[in-house]
Amino acid sequence: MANQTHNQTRHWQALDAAHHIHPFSDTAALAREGARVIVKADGVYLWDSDGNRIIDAMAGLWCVQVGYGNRELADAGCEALHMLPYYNHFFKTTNPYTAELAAKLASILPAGHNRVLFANSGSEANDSALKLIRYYWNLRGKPDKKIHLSRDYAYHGVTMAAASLSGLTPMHPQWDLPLPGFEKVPTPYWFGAKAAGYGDLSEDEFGAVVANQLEEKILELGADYVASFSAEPVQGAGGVIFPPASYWPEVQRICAKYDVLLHLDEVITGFGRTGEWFGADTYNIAPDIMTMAKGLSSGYQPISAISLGARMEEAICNANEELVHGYTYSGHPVASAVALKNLEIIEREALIPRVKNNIGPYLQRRLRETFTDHPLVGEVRGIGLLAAIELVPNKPERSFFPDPGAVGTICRNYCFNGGLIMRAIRDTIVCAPPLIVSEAEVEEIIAKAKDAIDRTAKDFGKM
Ligand code: PXG
Repeated sequence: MANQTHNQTRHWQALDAAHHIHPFSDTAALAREGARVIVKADGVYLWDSDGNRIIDAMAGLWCVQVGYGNRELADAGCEALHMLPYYNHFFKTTNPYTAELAAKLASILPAGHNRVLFANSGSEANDSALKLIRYYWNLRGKPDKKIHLSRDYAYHGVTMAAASLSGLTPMHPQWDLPLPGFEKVPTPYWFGAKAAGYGDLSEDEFGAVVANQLEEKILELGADYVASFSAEPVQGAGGVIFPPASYWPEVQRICAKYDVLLHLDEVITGFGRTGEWFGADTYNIAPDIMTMAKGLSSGYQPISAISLGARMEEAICNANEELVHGYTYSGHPVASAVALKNLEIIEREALIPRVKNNIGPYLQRRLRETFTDHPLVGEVRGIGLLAAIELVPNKPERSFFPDPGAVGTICRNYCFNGGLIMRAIRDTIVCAPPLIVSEAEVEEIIAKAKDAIDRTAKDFGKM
């Protein structure tokens, strides 16, 4: 039996190695090593084809809010597949699932966000958002406002425009990006501030300094040329970077002062991750346009959305001309049905208050109790069910290892081998479990992470 499973695994690995190109992977190296074959999932657990159980502290790619194996979601998708497996919205047509989903979103989105467009991924949503921002300024008679500002370490996706908007520099050279018209400003990464030469500022001082750098950039480029500022409320894939309290109020003041549209990318922070529906609620941000994906359907179907705040809705929805944009699958009925049911479950099960008041604080407390004084750990930070552990050589100095990512990768591998999925971003270990994670499962995550971090510390002579 064991041999049979082994042969099955080898078979799928061989097919994959011969014919499949993986995202963000070295194709030849992965083909030599062989990919892990994931065959099923339930709750917060995954199983591979050799029968190993793995606890998924990343909710897939920060998206499986209601956990795996939710029968109600599967049934909602199945019912829609039977009833209306496909139809589009191009020919003056709609469908019940998409119409109801749009209305449901309008009821939970930040004030003034009353209308949505649909797309299929976070990248597409951000690409669409940039087009809508350009269109808005054209409609307003300010066609020179075309520069898109975003931040260092930002991750906004991989289309030509979304990758240009992203501030993770390794995303650019293979594709000759960024495109012209994309400019970056610093991000309020307080833990890295000393190493980056800002001196020993308090978090709030630093937040204000970095916000001020946005203003300087706008003045340098000329406000008449700046269309938008895009940002995640909390930076996710860039390292789980939380803004100091001083940051967002300043940024909003600056955007308003120079008439720069504020685009919030809620692809990770949306749908309960920070203990409110959106990061906009947690940080009291009033965006002009917002993009969301991932947790919208708990990842069960590919679907994303772009919502318009009052002034963009007013201009774009009353333009009295055709909006020349949309995808074959915009507002796909099956994806819409699954997203609608997903929002119903999140609400009915009170998952968001649970993240805010119970399981979120529990995870945060246990992470701090376990790791704050660990010899390899510089900082534990987090909010809701989003957290990061910085692995550093010297805690008081807040300095980094000389070869960024090396220590993180070793620790990440110890996690994987111990049956735990956590991501390493440079030397930061991050975690974003499904919103349904239990206290016992949090304990399992903590115990496995401690084992991995202890082993890493020993490898580097820190224990
Ligand atoms: N915005 C944000 C904030 C994201 O985190 C996207 C946009 C793009 O979404 P799509 O659906 O086009 O992938 C993302 C995606 C990682 C990882 O390893 C993170 C993402 C995607 C893949 C890997 O942390 N975030």
